[in-house]
Amino acid sequence: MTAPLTVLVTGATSGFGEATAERFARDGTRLIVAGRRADRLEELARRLSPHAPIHPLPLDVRDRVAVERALSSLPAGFAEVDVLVNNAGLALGLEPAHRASLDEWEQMIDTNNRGLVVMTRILLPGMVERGRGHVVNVGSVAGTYPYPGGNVYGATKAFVHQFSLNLRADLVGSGVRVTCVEPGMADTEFSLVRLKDAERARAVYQGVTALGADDVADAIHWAVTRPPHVNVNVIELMAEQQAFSPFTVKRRT
Ligand code: NDP
Ligand code: 8X3
Repeated sequence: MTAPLTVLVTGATSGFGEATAERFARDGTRLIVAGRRADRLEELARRLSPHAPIHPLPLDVRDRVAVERALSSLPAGFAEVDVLVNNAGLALGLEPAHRASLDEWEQMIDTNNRGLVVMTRILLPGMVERGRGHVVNVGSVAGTYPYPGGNVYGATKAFVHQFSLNLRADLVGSGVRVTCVEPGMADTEFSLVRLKDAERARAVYQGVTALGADDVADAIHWAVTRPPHVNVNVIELMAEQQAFSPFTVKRRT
């Protein structure tokens, strides 16, 4: 893209979203940072405002009415979003399907899928009208490779992958690009949210140099900063110390 960008990042209060905002701020890019924790958004805006114009937008992506209201009342200068980074999301629990919490399953679907779809559908018409734009969806390796306890979380990320490809099919030739970034284990607040236990969350990353939030922010920034004729469809990245499991066979004894 040539003209200055306006980038909206959901889930900017922590992890990948915060690092992505920081990465784009280094270019002086105009930023809208969204998430539920307004205090963290204000703090981020204070920190990044010397480098880039920034607008904090407290919202819960699950609340369609609130999202519609927030996006329709963006201040002048921020109203035309060029890049939407659909990053807000979470995993809850690691229980097998028959013991998992249905409330937690619904929260993951509402956040990772319904929220992402709502954000996209509201901002897409403006991008198509202007003939330029980019939707970056944050998927996960969990959407491709199953693991025990990944059940609904992995399924929500498979949705993100396929929704991204189907968006490409609809938007081809419109000037609006779509990328799905699919990281493996990364050391953010992700495991604390998932396990609700600081010690267990820390143990997830013990003995492993996991991806950092900056690694994922770099991948997002790289996809967005390719020339306009290049669409990066999917980026899958993992820590060197992580790979896939073999098939499991439970033998009768
Ligand atoms: P963090 O927990 O550090 O960040 C998650 C972000 O999502 C927070 O800013 C949180 O903000 C926001 N969020 C959660 N629910 C909502 C909601 N209802 N409305 C608005 N914002 C919400 O985790 P990560 O940075 O690691 O995760 C970011 C994305 O990356 C997620 O989609 C996750 O599934 C995915 N991912 C993470 C991996 C990892 O290993 N860390 C690997 C692969 C993918 P707030 O609570 O303030 O609303
Ligand atoms: C997060 C990566 O492997 O913990 O999406 O599911 S993993």
